[in-house]
Amino acid sequence: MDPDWLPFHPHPSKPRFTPPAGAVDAHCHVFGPEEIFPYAPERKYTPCDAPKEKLFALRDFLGFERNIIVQASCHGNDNRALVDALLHSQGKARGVASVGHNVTDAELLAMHAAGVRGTRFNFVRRLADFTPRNVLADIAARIAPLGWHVVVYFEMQDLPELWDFFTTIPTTVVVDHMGRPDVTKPVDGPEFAQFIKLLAEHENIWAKATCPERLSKSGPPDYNDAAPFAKRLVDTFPDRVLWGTDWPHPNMKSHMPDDGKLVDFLPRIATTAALQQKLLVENPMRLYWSDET
Ligand code: 0GY
Repeated sequence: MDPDWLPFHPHPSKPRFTPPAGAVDAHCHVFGPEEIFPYAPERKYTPCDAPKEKLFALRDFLGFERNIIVQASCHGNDNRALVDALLHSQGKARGVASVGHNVTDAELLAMHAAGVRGTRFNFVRRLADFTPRNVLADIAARIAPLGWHVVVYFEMQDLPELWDFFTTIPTTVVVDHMGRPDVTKPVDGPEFAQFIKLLAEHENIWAKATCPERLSKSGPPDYNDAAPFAKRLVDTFPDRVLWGTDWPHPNMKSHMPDDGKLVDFLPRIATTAALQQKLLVENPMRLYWSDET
């Protein structure tokens, strides 16, 4: 792993908040293990191994029932570690893959059978090389008939430039980590208002109310500056929000969060049992397990 890599928390605390029955951790990753699933040559970082067994143990410890495993950029378009985790999850995990232009229909169908239900487009420059928009549009058109959606990861200052592309994607679009707002700016300010507008005008766009630890400048354990942004999304779009731990927290530099404390963030952003049920159960089940509900 990279010399400055922060490994995931070795002993997270037990959350005080009990997630509702059937809760889904809708954003997490597996890394490696490298000796079985090597990291991609084009990766921008080399993490510590974070294998499926650790993820599933954390899921149980935190009180969740299911996972959405999102392909991380360190594995590039090689989805073998992700697919392996899905196939060993006993139906309790579904996934979001990363695919290139050259993916075959047979590969897409095999991933679907394993539980993949989306593909991720990463626009964060420190993580991914540029892919032309027409290539991404082609991929979106190919995955749409499978009922998959597109997950987009970008930084808020790039939203104006990405707006036209996002709003022409023909599938459901899920925005990672609230679009990475600058949480030192006011939640009512123009930057976040643009993001709210994007969702208000496009009912196919969803958001993950995730990653206070990544966005916060005020820091752990309360992440007080990030909380209003997540709460605003949950209150405004209760049927189009997801939540996840982001375990094993790639590229955290300031600190490594205690996953139990992250779960305790939930009742501050979803303040009623009804909102918690939507955020943690109904919404992810509709998006990822519609064939079972
Ligand atoms: C996240 C965030 C990050 C990394 C990745 O694919 C990735 O490598 O998404 C990040 O560095 O902000 O969602 O895990």
